[in-house]
Amino acid sequence: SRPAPGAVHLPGWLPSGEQRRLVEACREWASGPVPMRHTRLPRGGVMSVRTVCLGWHWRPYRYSRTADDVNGRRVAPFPGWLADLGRRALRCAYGEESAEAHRYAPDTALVNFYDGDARMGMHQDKDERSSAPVVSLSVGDTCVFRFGNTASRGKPYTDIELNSGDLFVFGGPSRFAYHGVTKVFPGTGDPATGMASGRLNLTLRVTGLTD
Ligand code: MD5
Ligand code: FE
Repeated sequence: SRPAPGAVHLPGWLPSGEQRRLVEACREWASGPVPMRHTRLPRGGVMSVRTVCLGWHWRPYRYSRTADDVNGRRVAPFPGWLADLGRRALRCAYGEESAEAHRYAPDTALVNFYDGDARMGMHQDKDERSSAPVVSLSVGDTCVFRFGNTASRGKPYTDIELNSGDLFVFGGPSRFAYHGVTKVFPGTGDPATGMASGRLNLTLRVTGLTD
C-alpha cells in the first residue's frame, strides 16, 4: 500500500529464508567490534531499543566512523549484499524503471532490537545529509508503527501494524515525517526466522557523509 506520497508498505516482502539469514547476520553484528547496546541520549536518558550500526556509527544527533560513546572502535563495514538488498527493495517499491532505485547506494544500517517493552518515541530521521529514501525491514514480533506528519510529533498520524518480513520505504515527502513505534506484541513472530522473541528492524540509509 501507499500510505502517503513516497511511502510504500509491502507486507511480507522478505521471504522467510532471507529473514532467517538477516537474523543470523544481526547476531554476528550484535557481538562485533561495537556490541549491540542501549544508546545513551545527550540529556541523560537511555533508549529502550538496543542498537548496532554498520558502516557509520549513529548517535543522537550525528554519525561518526568510530563509536566514541561506547568503546572507541570502528563499526563493522556495511556489506555489499545489504546494499543489493536495499536496491531490490527500492525496485519493488518504486518500480523496475525507477532510476532512484538503481542508483541507490546506502552506506549505513541501524539495526534495532525491540523486546516486549521497547518503544521508539516520535522523531524525525534527519541526521543524514541526504534525502535518499530509508529502507526499513522488520523481522520477528509485530509492532504498531506510528506514521505522522512533517510538521510536528502530534496528529495527524496513522497507526500501521508491521509484521515479520514487511518492507517499508520512506522517500520523497515522507522521508522527514515524524514516526515512532508505540507497541510491540510479544510472541507474534515466527520462530522459524530464528527470532524466538522480540522484534528486529533494519533501516538502510544514505548518510551523505565522506571521511
Ligand atoms: C522501526 N525505526 O520500525 C523504525 C523503522 C529508526 C526507526 O524509526 O529511526 O530506527 S524506520 C522508520 C522511518 C524512517 C524514515 C522516515 C520515516 C520512517 N517516516 O517518514 O515515517 O523501528
Ligand atoms: Fe526513525
